[in-house]
Amino acid sequence: MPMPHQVQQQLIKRRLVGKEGSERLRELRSALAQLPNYKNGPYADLRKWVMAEIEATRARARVVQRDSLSVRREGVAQIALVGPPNAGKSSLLQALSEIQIKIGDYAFTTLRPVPALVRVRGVLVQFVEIPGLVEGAVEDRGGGRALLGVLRGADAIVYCQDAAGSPTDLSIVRKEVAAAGIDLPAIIAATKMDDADEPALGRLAAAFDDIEIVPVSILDDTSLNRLREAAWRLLDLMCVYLRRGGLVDEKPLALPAGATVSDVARHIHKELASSSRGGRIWGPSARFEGQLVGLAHEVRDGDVIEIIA
Ligand SMILES: Nc1nc2c(ncn2[C@@H]2O[C@H](COP(=O)(O)OP(=O)(O)O)[C@@H](O)[C@H]2O)c(=O)[nH]1
Ligand SMILES: [Mg+2]
Repeated sequence: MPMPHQVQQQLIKRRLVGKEGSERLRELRSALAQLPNYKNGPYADLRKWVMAEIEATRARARVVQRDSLSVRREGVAQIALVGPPNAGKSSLLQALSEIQIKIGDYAFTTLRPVPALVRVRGVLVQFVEIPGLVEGAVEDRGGGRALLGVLRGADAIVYCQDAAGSPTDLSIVRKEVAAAGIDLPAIIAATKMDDADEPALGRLAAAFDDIEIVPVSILDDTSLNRLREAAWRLLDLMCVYLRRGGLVDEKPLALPAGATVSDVARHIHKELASSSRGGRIWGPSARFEGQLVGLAHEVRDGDVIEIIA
């Protein structure tokens, strides 16, 4: 008779059959959430195996991407900007990041994916504009297949739609994405809000009642920040802060939901994860400030962690 943890590993493996990319990551994350959180023993090993699978799947997604239209992955995650021509994707990319991108006043200005790094909560996230996804993209119209290939490797989608425009424009694009079997966490950015009114936004909300809509204008910094935050929430990542020698790092560490003190230690140094006994925690996951916790302790967004060597 196989042991329960072996049965569980088999079950997880079965769930992973034929799954790659975001689909596989979703399965792995849900498996991780269901595992008991023991410090040692077979379940701790199983946990480690799932975390390693997550890393390996991410790494593969990066390689697959290089083979297609080659967007080199940077930052802790990749979010695609997708929408009809003139929806304001390039403008948004430029406003969200601090880089200079050439922007045209006419359709199909950009024909290749354009990446840029955006700072959210102190960490860098890569946003990529996917241009020219037209009707028939799945049948490779407009070079659609390669563009969809890039999209497939992303972690989340921000659909862009002119708030005052016709929702049909975005419906067409979403249909192509769905037909390609791409199902990523997504929101809609209702763009050019400075040029639209509330009724226009209402029409958009009525047309897309299955998905969160975030109104935005490149002229309104508050709206841009709201969009950054909404996009971040799609990622299922959290930020923790390392404390070393009594000082807290200014730069956070971004980790997948469900990460433990052991995962934090591994980020600092591979060997630390095996030699450490645990850490001290300040913040949301601590019962009291400076609580001593073991390696299996699950950290939470906003925690400050000192690893004990
Ligand atoms: N008023 C206004 N115009 C915008 C805004 N964002 C983009 N635009 C304009 O919309 C047009 C299309 O923008 P662009 O970024 O090239 O769209 P893309 O084809 O989706 O990349 C350009 O003329 C932009 O200046 C906005 O927030 N407010
Ligand atoms: Mg553009």
